[in-house]
Amino acid sequence: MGRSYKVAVAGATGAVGQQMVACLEERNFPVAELKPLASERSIGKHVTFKGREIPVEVLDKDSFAGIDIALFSAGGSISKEYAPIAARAGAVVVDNSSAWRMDPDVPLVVPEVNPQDIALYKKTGIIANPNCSTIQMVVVLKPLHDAATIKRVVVSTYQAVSGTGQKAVGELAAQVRALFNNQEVPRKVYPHRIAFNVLPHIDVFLENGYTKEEMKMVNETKKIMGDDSIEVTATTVRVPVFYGHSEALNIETERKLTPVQARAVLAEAPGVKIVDDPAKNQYPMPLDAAGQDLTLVGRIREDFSIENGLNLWIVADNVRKGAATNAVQIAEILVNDYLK
Ligand code: NAP
Ligand code: 12T
Repeated sequence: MGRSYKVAVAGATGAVGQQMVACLEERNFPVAELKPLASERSIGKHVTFKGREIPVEVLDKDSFAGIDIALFSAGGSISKEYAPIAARAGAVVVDNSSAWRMDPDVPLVVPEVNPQDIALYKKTGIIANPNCSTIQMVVVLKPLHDAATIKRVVVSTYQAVSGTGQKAVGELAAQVRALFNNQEVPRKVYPHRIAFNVLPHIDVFLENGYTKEEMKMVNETKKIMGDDSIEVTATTVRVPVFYGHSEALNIETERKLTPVQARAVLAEAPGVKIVDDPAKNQYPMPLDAAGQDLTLVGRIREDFSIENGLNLWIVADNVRKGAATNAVQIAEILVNDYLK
């Protein structure tokens, strides 16, 4: 029996925070004490952990005294301000926002890809969890890169509304209800209706014409894979799906990798499940990816338009592997290898 740990969850009432609490329970993480934190809007709320109702506390600068591990998922500005405060109080922070991901002193970790980078946490006390779309992509790219060296990736995403948070889940549901009842369609979260629509717009637009989400996929991939030579270009798109991000990947490799070889490599890859039987209409879909932790891969086929090209289709649960599960997996490595 190892020791157990005092764990704070900042943003515990949110889409990701609630899943973090559920993952800690599901995976039987050694929690001595759970401290759910949120804004003053959540005063009076509780989270359920192992059958017990734990009151949510308001996050402030004194919240982290005595905490061993702090999982942050309360937005970038909260992370920017409070992650260093938590680290100074002695907690190791696993941060799910984009605030610290590209800081050279902060490791950016997907356990199946670069667990060794966790060691760098000692510098700042902070470990960054990558963007949801990046996480599921690198889980698949890493074994292919090791086998054949990836030169370039062209990715288009089909992202669920849960990536934006709880309000967006409510908005899609409310819009569908309003449309079926001939009522005025509410619209607050996105600049356009999302029900029965597709928006080529995730996060904010940048000067270079890309969205911030697209540039996260470019920059985070290089950092996690530890290889700046991998070229990535992305188009990130919101679709009216509740849970599960899908991605169409076009991959160019230095050495030839046939679909048969790619399938053999992916069959052995941690965190990956091949779902690829076109004759039986079997391919990855959000409805099947939701509620589990593997990245599903299918439609594995050759890109005949270039010498060494592959096309594939991947789907994962963006709130689980894309956020909460990945953070808890990092925390598991922390307690097993560093905080004993
Ligand atoms: P959400 O459903 O809107 O939840 C936001 C959470 O943050 C709630 O618990 C909220 O508490 C809390 N919060 C907001 N402002 C706060 C404040 N001033 N003080 C304390 N707590 C505050 O959003 P979400 O989808 O869970 O996402 C939360 C974070 O995770 C964001 O940083 C987002 O970028 C990141 N995220 C990352 C990924 C990824 O790609 N890995 C995926 C999704 C989200 P109240 O209930 O009290 O308002
Ligand atoms: N805007 O973690 O809207 O950087 O789906 C993740 C998801 C930011 C992030 C989204 C976002 C992040 C979204």
